[in-house]
Amino acid sequence: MPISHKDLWIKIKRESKGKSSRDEVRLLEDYLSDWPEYKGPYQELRKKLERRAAELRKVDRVLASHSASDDPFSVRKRGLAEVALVGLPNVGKTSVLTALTGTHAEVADYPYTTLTPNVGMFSLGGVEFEIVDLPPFPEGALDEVHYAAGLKEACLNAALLCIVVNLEGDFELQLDTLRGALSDMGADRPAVLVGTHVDAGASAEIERLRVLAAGAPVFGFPLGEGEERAVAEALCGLIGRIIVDARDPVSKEEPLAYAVPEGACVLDLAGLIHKDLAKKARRARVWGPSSSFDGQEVGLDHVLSPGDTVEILTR
Ligand SMILES: Nc1nc2c(ncn2[C@@H]2O[C@H](COP(=O)(O)OP(=O)(O)OP(=O)(O)O)[C@@H](O)[C@H]2O)c(=O)[nH]1
Ligand SMILES: [Mg+2]
Repeated sequence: MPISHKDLWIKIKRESKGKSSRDEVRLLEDYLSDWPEYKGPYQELRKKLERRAAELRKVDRVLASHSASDDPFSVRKRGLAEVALVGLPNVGKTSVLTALTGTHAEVADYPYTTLTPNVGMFSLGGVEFEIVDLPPFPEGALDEVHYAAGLKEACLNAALLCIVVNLEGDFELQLDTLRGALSDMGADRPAVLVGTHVDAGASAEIERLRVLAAGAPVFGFPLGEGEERAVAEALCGLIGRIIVDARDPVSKEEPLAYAVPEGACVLDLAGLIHKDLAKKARRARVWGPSSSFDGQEVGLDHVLSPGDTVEILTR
């Protein structure tokens, strides 16, 4: 039985998760070179992959035109914002990176496994954050580790932080140590908090972490089914964006998530999807919190709410 075009697409998407643009192009080229001859949806998927590969080649050319750096702590910015994973040794930072991005990096049950940053993209449709998994903050003085300067630079470079604590340990102390070190660096950035080991009987501690979080969004790790969306929403909230879903009114394919600025209207969303769509858009249909009823027709100046699903109409 040949694989269906839908399963093939899911397989390709899964394999491209966390890959650099160059590696993703290679993967797409491999698939395209051996493409099934069936007509219809297979050939539409082929066109979609060809378009994606062409876009990625463009991205790769732009990246290559920037001078390459030998400094492993210098990370090129991609996506909506760069999020640094910070925490004491062995708390689960790299495990969080792998879970969110699919990037392969060494996870091991001893401290200082990570000594230079691992980078991956956390993607939810059109919503993308760059996640930088950093070496641990030491439990003692920061200048005792040889990478102290690089760690500081990486924290200052990040727009957001994901503070990781192990809920099985003294997480109040972990949090104090980290907040102290970050503030000494001048790197108090907006943050989400992740408490690991909820699967090892530490789930009740999450409520206590919420109290210590002082309003910052809190997640237990491992994440629950579909909780990546909530993480993406929380990160968007920290940069003044909301997530809405856009669906093609003709194909009715699975909607794709987009991060629009808070207060954005239908026209802003159209422009984010494609500049041509912003020119052609006439009105929209909306399902969700900002609509009075499912499928309500609205104008281009209709203000969107988080969780809306929108079909933009060009006639
Ligand atoms: N049961 C359980 N184990 C976890 C969890 N998070 C991490 N671990 C385990 O804890 C150990 C350390 O995980 P890492 O992700 O390497 O921790 P790290 O913070 O990146 O470690 P360093 O890079 O050395 O600072 C590994 O054995 C992981 O499998 C969790 O939520 N639950
Ligand atoms: Mg690590």
